[in-house]
Amino acid sequence: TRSVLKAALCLTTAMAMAMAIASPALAEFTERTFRVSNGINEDHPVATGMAAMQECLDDATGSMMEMQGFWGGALGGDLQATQAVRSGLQEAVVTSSSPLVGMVPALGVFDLPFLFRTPEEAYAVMDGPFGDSLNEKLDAVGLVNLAYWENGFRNMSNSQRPIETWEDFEGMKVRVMQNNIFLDTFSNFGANATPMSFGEVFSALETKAIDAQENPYVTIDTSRFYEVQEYISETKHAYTPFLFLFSKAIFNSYSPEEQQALRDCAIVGRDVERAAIQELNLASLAKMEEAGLQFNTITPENQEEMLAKSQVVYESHKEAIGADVVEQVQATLAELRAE
Ligand code: TK8
Repeated sequence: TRSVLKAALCLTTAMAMAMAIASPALAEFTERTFRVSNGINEDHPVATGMAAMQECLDDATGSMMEMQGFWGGALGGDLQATQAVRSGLQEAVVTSSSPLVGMVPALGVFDLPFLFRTPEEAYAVMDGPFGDSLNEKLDAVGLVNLAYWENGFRNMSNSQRPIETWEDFEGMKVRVMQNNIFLDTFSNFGANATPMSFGEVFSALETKAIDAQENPYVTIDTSRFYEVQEYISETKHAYTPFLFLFSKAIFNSYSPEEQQALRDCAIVGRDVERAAIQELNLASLAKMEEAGLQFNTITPENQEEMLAKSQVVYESHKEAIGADVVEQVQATLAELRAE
């Protein structure tokens, strides 16, 4: 009997060990569902990125974490949804950085006109120590930025005329994000700039309450703005990132393994999303031209003039953003450009 008992004991131990190896998830992961609020529509590449992020989460957690995307501002605009995330009423939001400068003034650095020249430059800045330093400031107000996702370089659309020089903005009613740097940038060009939440833009264009708006091609396409616009001009006047923000209050209630899975998988999703946007960019533009919009680029000289004209915006907002923050990003960019 002794040896039988011993054998049985061995067997149970072996089984327990096998189970522990097969399902390390048991202790670290709890079944969780979380909502991700989006202002853009579901045909935007953010959805592609979220699908990749979900697949990664499934692998990492044994399918214990499930994301639910909400689209077209169904859970409120960027600002409203971010407030809900901040106060722990909602788990996550993918938002532009620009409407959040009231919470984290340093984010205004991304609103400075013509700061970045290429997506690669923007990625290097955001995914490096500079991006980390802004993440710390977000964390301090209750927002965990899982990763910097992409909206893209912003271009103009309007119903009046091609924008070729900054003077072409004269008197044009331009919708801007709820952000003083954008407001000043377009006012400084002579436009009649009106801050408005993203969800109101389509009908304001349709009813001609405004003439113009600015967003990356893929966003102008997927939010159907081109249906109520005539001209599209490649100004590339700003690259404002999407932030994938998680509620700090909720994040802190998750296990370290769950937190790590979220961080890692948000990066997997980010890379897929950025690639999808880069791929779709020209297709979106072609589609809009096919729909009858007139397209133009800006000559390098006129681009230079727009930049020179905008220097006053750098000066007037440097202090509010934080002089150290502006200097740090400029130093990082100078280093990158010298490489
Ligand atoms: C979507 C917005 C949008 C932004 C804007 O929620 O408001 O124009 O560019 O993409 O974040």
